[in-house]
Amino acid sequence: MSADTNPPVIRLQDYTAPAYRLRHVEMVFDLDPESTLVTTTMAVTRLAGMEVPLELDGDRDMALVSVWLDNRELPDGRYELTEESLTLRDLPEEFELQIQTSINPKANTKLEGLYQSNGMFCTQCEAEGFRRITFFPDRPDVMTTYRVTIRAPKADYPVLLSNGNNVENGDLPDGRHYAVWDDPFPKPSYLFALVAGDLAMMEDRFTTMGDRDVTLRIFVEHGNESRCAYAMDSLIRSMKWDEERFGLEYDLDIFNIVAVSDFNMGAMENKSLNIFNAKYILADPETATDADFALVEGIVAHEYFHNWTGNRVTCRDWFQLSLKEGLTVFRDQEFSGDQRSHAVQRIEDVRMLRARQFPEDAGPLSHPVRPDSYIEINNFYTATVYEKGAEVIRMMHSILGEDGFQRGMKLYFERHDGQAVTCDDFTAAMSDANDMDLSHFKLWYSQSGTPLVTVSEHYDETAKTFRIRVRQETRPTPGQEKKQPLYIPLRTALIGQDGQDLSCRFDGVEAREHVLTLTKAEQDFVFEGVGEKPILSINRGFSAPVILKSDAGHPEKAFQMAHDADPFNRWNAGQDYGVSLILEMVETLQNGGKPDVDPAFLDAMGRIARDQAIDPAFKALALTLPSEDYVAEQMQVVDVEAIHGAREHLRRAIGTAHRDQFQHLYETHRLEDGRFDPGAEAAGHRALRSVALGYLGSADGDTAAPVLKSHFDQADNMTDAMAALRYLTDMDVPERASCLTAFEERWKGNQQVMDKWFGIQAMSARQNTLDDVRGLMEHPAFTMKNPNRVRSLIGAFCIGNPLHFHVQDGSGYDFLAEQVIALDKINPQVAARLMGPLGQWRRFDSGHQEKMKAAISHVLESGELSKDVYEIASKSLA
Ligand code: 0A1
Ligand code: ZN
Repeated sequence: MSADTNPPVIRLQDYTAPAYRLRHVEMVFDLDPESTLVTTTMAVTRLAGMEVPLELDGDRDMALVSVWLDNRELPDGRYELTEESLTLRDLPEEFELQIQTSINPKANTKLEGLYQSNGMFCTQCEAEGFRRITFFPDRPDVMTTYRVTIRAPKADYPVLLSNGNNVENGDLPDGRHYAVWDDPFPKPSYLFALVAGDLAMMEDRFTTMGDRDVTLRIFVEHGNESRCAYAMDSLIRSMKWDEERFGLEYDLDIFNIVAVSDFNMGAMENKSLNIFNAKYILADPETATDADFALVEGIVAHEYFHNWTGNRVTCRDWFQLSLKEGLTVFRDQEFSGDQRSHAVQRIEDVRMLRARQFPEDAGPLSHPVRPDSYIEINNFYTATVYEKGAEVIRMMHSILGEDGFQRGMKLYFERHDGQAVTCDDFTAAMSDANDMDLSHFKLWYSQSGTPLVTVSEHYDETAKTFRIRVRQETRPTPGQEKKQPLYIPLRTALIGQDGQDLSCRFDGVEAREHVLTLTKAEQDFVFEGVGEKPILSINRGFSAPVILKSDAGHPEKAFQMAHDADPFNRWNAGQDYGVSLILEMVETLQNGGKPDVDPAFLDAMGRIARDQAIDPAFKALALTLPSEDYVAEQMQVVDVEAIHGAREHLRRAIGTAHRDQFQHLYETHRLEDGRFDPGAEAAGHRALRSVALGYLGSADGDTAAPVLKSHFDQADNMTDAMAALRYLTDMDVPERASCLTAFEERWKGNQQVMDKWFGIQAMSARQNTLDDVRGLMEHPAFTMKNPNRVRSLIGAFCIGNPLHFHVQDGSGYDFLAEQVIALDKINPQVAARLMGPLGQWRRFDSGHQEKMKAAISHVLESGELSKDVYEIASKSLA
């Protein structure tokens, strides 16, 4: 795709139902690394009144070998073949079509379709990978049953897996063997999966609530067997949780997971054969941090939950992606909250939403939760579809309550089990089950942009009323000039001077917490019986995904930090306060001054550090300043250097003011030696200790290096080792190199751990980081062919190191453009995802803008581009 050819735009409004139905599909794979033969036999019915040709999707990387209609081979002239399709005309009403294709899995560096990873065969078919295996109606609303035969040399590929049940196995001549898999559940092609390899296996069992005995297996490369226990445990807990919370039971006798080293995304929910990026399966204390353990748990749960929300009920078309993703993210967030702490989970989820989705929604790639057009669907696996989609489901949950939401889910499955449906079908089920009109609420699916909600308050002492005026505004986004007011639920309480929530009347109801429903551009809400001037705590638990601006000043924020009964708002008050201080300091720095630090903020942080009643995990979050990116989000014109300088200055001030307290926290939250516990409580202690260590480092500067080194040397788990390295990486001290070298020596055989080593260096604030990154690209462990390596080095630099990526001379931008151009030839999907930070050019001063735009143009003009990169680059520039 070059800049002057127009790739087709796919539009929701052009959707038409399929003209042909597949009654059943049989596939035979003769596996060979360079020349795999795929024979696909489809039993097809033309639907009544559909006098149209059968158009099958294909791909230029696949060769057509033969086409047979009802057992007769068709000559070339009987079908039309293009690089991306196979069309057949004049077909009977019912027929059997057999297609043979030949593919080269070894040459498949895109990692879509059938490919090889470390010698094993595996597949990735979502969204449109199946068409790289055979010519097929590769769209999610064509669902059918599959029976799959896999043939391969037995010595190299003793394990042969596909979806459903293993119904037959046997030996073949020439050292080959075969396995037959039959999946009784009709599914769309994107859920097809095949794996063949020499793999180690860990097995367990689960008995469902309906007494079905399910065999659970996790397959990994040899040597990794001992690192699957946590994933297996997470799977069993997920299965149990889905029964208890949603009444959803597993539906086959077997559930397989395979971990692969080369994978474009996190994991894939293929029916009964989930395929994972190994990074999200393998975890043990020595190699995985607490954050990694939490991700393994959350992603294993996410993929398992898809069995109902995604597989049993799937999407009609790819515009409906959030139907399965938003709902499944909501479910995995709830699961993690139930397993760990709802407060901490909510804070982390919102942190992520603000870090990834808010900038996306404010930039050139802004799109609705249900997009209405795309060039390349792979570009729409976004934070908006996933995380904002989950917020939309969460709002429905809070509007309907747990019981009402579950009534809606029950009706959704009663109506749509076995079907491919739309987001409208989901909201209709929620609405009908609760006799509630959700038509205004549904605007959240089609309108993009983050609403800005502004609150002004007025207390009337004589009338004892507290009135708030709430306004909402959503700025225009690409393709959507005019915005309408959304339906916004705001959980709200009024806090009294004693720190307790006041009981007051709203809408005739006396309570300590109320839900305000904002439906207009501007609305007044009046609370009655308010005996004293309160502190407003609004949007508790982040009940709506909005940006909130209120009258509250620093004293009110400090008060909330100390007292708000809602943990999310308590944490958020500290973030708001921190952002506002850092912004003030940025201004001082820009004017050549030396910033002061507000002593009241230092006091508030000190109070949190000393408060023994606070859970350590929450305390660690509350003591962590807003990230540089989050501060940047609040600026008209981003100045990365000033933000970095101001934030570091504030960290040093906090560290210095409370040095003794941090020393105390560091010493007292040391866990007893013994067995590592990956649970939330122990992780909370480690998190708090790491935060304390960081402040000690900030307070003491380079003289802290020996303490950091000894923390590193004594670490018996990856969380502690990484905490020390994270602080050391920014310092110019000999301990930095000695720890990094020791780490490399110890872990050079482990790709997953080496990714951490690459990442930590790529995110360093030190002067010559870009040179280091270029140097690291020459490291024997680095390869552009592996997405995890690319993300850990190039991605970490461009996304995780704003200070150096945005360096004045534009060298960071040129570096990214160069890597995107090179990577696009190997793996377009991963290349396109790297482009994100360049799209933020409007947020910078004109000097940066010019250089960022030049880098995007450079990519666009570099010759043949994939649709993936073309779409992101061209939209970023528009
Ligand atoms: N459906 C998976 C994620 C996934 C999406 C796209 C992929 O290739 C384009 C691969 C995986 C999930 O939500 O977990
Ligand atoms: Zn998903």
